Amino acid sequence: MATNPILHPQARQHAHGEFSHEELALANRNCGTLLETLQHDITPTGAHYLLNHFDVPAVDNAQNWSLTLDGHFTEPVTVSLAELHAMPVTTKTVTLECAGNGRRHVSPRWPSQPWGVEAVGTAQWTGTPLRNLLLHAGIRDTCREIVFHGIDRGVDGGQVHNFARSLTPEDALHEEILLAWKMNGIDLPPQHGYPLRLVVPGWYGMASVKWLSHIEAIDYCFDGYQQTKTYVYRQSPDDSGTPVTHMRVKSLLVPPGIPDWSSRKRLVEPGLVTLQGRAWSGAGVPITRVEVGLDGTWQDATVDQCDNPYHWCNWHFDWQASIGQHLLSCRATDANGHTQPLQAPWDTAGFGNNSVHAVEVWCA
Ligand SMILES: Nc1nc2c(c(=O)[nH]1)N[C@H]1C(S)=C(S)[C@@H](COP(=O)(O)O)O[C@H]1N2
Ligand SMILES: [Mo]
Repeated sequence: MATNPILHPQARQHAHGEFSHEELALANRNCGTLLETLQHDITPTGAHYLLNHFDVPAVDNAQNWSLTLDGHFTEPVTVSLAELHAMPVTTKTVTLECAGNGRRHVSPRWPSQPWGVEAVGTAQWTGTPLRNLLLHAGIRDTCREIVFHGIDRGVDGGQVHNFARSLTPEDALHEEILLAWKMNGIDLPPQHGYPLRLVVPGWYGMASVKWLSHIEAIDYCFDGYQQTKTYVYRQSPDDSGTPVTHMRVKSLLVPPGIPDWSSRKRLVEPGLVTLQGRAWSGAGVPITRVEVGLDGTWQDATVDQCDNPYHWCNWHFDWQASIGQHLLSCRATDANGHTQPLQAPWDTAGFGNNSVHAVEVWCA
């Protein structure tokens, strides 16, 4: 009998050149945001980027949904959605970015979801702080990590698994983390985790487990596929690497003017063009500076006041466009003194690429 290629896959290889059929199929499911929606402080719900490893679970009757906390808790508990909804409710504005954002600009690239720069969005998430529930269940001293299990199931690297990620008790008790059931004032859309998801501000998106049904306190380090086989910065396949955690400092530019249909290069008229964009960092570290690159010369942009460090900030810059071809770019610096690099730091799977965003503009 032939070897099952799903359970016994060949090792994936880095790729150059054109995208494969598989990458294009993934890109058609896991869409990025529309860069022009960066003009909105809150991304329109349908334009928020999407990343689903497997199939979107069809949850029709959320009345039957429950969340179980078990393992190393002093009082393991199962709570219904109705019980969660009756807990203290809060809404937080949070910018999420996929750790693989920018992967296609890393060379050679890893065949996976071929993100350009669009895997980022900001939403208002409504739910109850995870911390309350964890404290209520009581984390035992023996607990080393807390695992968040989604109900979505699939295969990667030959391993059949549900999507699951862990946090240390210290990270999990962070007061910003939400068990969320609403996005921008409506029930979570199915593809964003209906009826319940985690939202972990300041981290790359993989930590925000969707379709959350089970929280497990364990007395060892979680070695699930999505924790240790992927979401690790590695310089070579056999490198033990560093886990991917918080978002790196980054900024994007709203492409100015009007687009050419197929190349998406921009056309502007000569004179004043106000450039605008967004900047964010991870771990609640505020943005301190944004610069605009005009054909390679950097000038300071104005960064609007933003009190919530988990929410991207708006920046703008008045540019006098002159006739000809221009390369516009932007780069942000955060309060830790980290500035976006010009070149992507290479990583085997193309994670955490926070190199500068550049847009080609023709002025005529
Ligand atoms: N259960 C589950 N949770 C998940 C995922 C997933 O595939 N399954 N994808 C993760 C990744 S990699 C990202 S970037 C975010 C994307 O969230 P969004 O699709 O709501 O924007 O969800 C995370 N949570
Ligand atoms: Mo992601």
